[in-house]
Amino acid sequence: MNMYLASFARRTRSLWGYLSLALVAAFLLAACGGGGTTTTSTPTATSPTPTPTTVPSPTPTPTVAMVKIIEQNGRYSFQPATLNIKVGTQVIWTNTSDAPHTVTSDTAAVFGSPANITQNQTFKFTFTTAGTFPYHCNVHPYMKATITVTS
Ligand SMILES: [Cu+2]
Repeated sequence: MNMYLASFARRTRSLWGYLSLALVAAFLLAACGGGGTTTTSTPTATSPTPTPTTVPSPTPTPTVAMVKIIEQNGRYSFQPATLNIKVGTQVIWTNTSDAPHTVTSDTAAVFGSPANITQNQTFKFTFTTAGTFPYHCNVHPYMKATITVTS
């Protein structure tokens, strides 16, 4: 009998624990401005609306650097042949010549135009890591240039 009582008491105590926990949770929810519309006793001024002031969007408008592919005295070249940019800069190559070219990183698969860039077409690539990036044209292997990216 005593054992029964004891276990009953223990169970009721834990029940009270659960109830108080639920009460605390309800209070916290109410305090956080839940959907409680009818409760008028809540303090009015505090409206905790977490409005993030700064949207985490790094470089919303990337700086752009232009490289032209030109023909001069029958030879094609990237202009400028050496370009210094900051990390996050987008480089746009424009083919102003009448021949097709590629922009192909010397180190395979770092960057490169997926196909030939024909006349007046562009290829864009944004450099997100610092380093020195030499590249060339697959159609004219003598066409060489380098982009240096600093942080
Ligand atoms: Cu070329």
